[in-house]
Amino acid sequence: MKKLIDFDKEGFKKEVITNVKTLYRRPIEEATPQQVFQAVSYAVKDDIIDRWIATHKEYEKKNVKTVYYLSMEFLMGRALGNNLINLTYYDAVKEALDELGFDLNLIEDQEPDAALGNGGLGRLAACFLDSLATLGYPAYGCGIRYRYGMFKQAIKDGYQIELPDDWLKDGNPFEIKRPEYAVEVKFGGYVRVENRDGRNYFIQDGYQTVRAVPYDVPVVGYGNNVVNTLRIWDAEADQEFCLDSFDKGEYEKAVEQQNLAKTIVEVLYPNDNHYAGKELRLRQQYFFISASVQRAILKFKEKNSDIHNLPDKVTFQMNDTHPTVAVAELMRILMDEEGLEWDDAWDITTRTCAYTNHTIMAEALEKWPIELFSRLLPRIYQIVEEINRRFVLKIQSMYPGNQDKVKNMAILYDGQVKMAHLAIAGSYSVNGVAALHTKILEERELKDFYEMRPEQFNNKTNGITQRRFLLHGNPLLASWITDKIGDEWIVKLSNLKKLKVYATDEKYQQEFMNIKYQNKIRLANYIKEHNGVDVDPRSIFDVQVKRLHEYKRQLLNILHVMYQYNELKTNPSYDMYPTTYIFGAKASAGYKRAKLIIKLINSVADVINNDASIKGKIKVVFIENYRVSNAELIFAAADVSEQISTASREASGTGNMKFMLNGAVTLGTMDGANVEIVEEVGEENAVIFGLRAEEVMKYEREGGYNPKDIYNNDAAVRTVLTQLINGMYSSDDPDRFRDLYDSLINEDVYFILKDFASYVEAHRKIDTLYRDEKNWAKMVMLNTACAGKFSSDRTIEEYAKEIWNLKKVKVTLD
Ligand code: C3B
Repeated sequence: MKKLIDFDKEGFKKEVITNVKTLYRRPIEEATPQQVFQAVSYAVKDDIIDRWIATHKEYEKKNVKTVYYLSMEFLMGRALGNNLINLTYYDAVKEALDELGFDLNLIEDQEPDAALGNGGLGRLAACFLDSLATLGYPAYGCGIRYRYGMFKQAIKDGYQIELPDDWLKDGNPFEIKRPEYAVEVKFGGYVRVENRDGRNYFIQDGYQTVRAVPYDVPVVGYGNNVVNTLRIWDAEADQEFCLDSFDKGEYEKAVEQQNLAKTIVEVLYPNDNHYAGKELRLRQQYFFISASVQRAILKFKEKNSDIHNLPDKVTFQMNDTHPTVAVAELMRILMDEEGLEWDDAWDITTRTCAYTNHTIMAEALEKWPIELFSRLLPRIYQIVEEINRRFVLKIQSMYPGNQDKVKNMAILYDGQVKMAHLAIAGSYSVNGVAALHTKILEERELKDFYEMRPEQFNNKTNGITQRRFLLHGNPLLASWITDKIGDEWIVKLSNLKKLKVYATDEKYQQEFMNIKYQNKIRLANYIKEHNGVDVDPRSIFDVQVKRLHEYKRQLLNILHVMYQYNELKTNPSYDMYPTTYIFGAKASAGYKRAKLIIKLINSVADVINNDASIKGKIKVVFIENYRVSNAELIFAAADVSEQISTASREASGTGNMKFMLNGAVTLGTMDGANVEIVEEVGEENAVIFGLRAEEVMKYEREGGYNPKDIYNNDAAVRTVLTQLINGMYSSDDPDRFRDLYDSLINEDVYFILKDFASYVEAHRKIDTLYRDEKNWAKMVMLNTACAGKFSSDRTIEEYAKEIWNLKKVKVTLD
């Protein structure tokens, strides 16, 4: 790896030794690995700080436009390794630590994942921050410093158990508390009108207050001295108010505020693509939005005198509907605090806010009951009412007499506040996250909005950062690539296409496949250590890792494994290449059917892995506690990438891109970004099956299909389904999986049986392809070579040019 930033090895070693001493009163020889991790991180932070300061000086000097990426989730994973990679001295630090007698890999393993997110949406936000810093764009990530992040998953008797993620228990060496930037956030009470100088002011009274205190986490750009900020907000009780209350004997109120503050940031809601409608969740949303928007305005005013210029200096990018209360909060600040009139404030707001849609799943759309919304946020609700009133007038003037339009587009309807509609009304840009997804938004989900203002809509196909998911996660492949084409791919992933010429050369094929094999051994060791299961690195590693959701169809995958097992047991001529089916998935704590699918996977694993008669032809492994840090090992080791969602349901997917980059073949439906993956790599280098999105949507328009027809006509399907209820995988309780059986037979909302035969066929094809070693090597190498488009650097360049209008900044250290 090219060293872009100087590194003083001896100085670094000294600093680590000193840090251990001052932090723990210990000589380095007696330090625990956790203590060494802390000491190393503080030494690295020292190097980051100067760049962090220099970056912000430059931003201030240039009075740059800044994007505020507002997100309830940032799934950052571990920081140390990534920071070292982006400081370009990972290898040098590895060497320094070797000399001190420590293994950097083991030191990295001491760090808990910062799991302030659920899955794709949160990880996308983290990849975006990495790209923003690397490209030199002024940006803040704004979120919540959850006391407990995504739960830790343990598997007990095959069932998922959720354990609290106490990620801050040893402290977070990289964060910095910034009490000087604290702001107040108000909840509840009522609004009264006060007339001053002939103008009505709306004043919230009788409210509860929480102090929002930011913690800043550095986001290091690759080799460019740029350090941006992830600002996550903690909640504290308002001390002054509390003292005041104690004086007046309002002890209860003081305690109440203490509790309010504590509970707001207590825990991340573990729902992915699902809205639960809890009051505390709305509190979390308003809490971090109010704090972030207030702070952004204060910062703007330090350098700019006219608030009308806000859109020239600030964009609020709203990551899904979760932060869209920002539209009303900005209106409130502009009117109530800056004294603007409605039209003026609305003009500024709608040129400052932009919205990204991440899902068409109906159950994920946030719709707050008006009763709850107006009680918790009385002033904000008033503003939403007025936004809605004016928006409905506009609809009526464009479509006179068309009640359907009002019904479909109003922000307030049926006693609910529709957050997506608020977002669209208040934004200058609405984007989807893959070409197919954006098309579905325009043509179906948001058709009326698209017709009203087509120029507002645009697509930004997701991406991933190659710095974490190749350079850090797959060092063997990374250095092989650098050997062949130089290291510019680290910041310009489209360079990978230069690898195409190697894909047909036998010598390079062998090198590439040998690296894959080494990575499979690494994963096999992890599985042995964590699951106690032996897997053969020579078998096909067929992997599905992602959140557990019915639409992602892990059930289809395991049903196929059951089918294959039946073939092996009953059909003497059945020939299959040994395959290891690897799963990793967390289910939301309250999602019963998803948890039952986890139990099924583990039950099938138990039976198959212990059946000596099949000679290890199939192994099934469920990797516990799938998260960013073990994901890096998994992507590097995969042969086959399972991307099998019901077509039209997966907005984009980003795991699919990580597998491709690391040289795996996609086995998938034409859904989300799979469509674009196939476009890049060519149909012959992926295996596609199943209904297309239009077909799925046509069935849905026409009331579904009848799964019983398939049950009646396909004996293999019938056998597999029967095994769900005959105790084959649940001898102690034959009815355990009946819910899954019933759901498939009666509705099959996700077209699992409909796609089953085609999926079996696709697996046969993988089997055949894998046996042809040379062609397989060519396929996987072309997948890596064609992954350039899926860098989040490309995605961020598009956002920066087409939505944010940002300028790049160069940072030098004096
Ligand atoms: C996810 C979608 O399910 C993925 O298809 C997509 O790639 C990512 O967002 C990023 O755009 N998503 C999520 O993780 N959580 C939601 N609440 C909604 C969408």
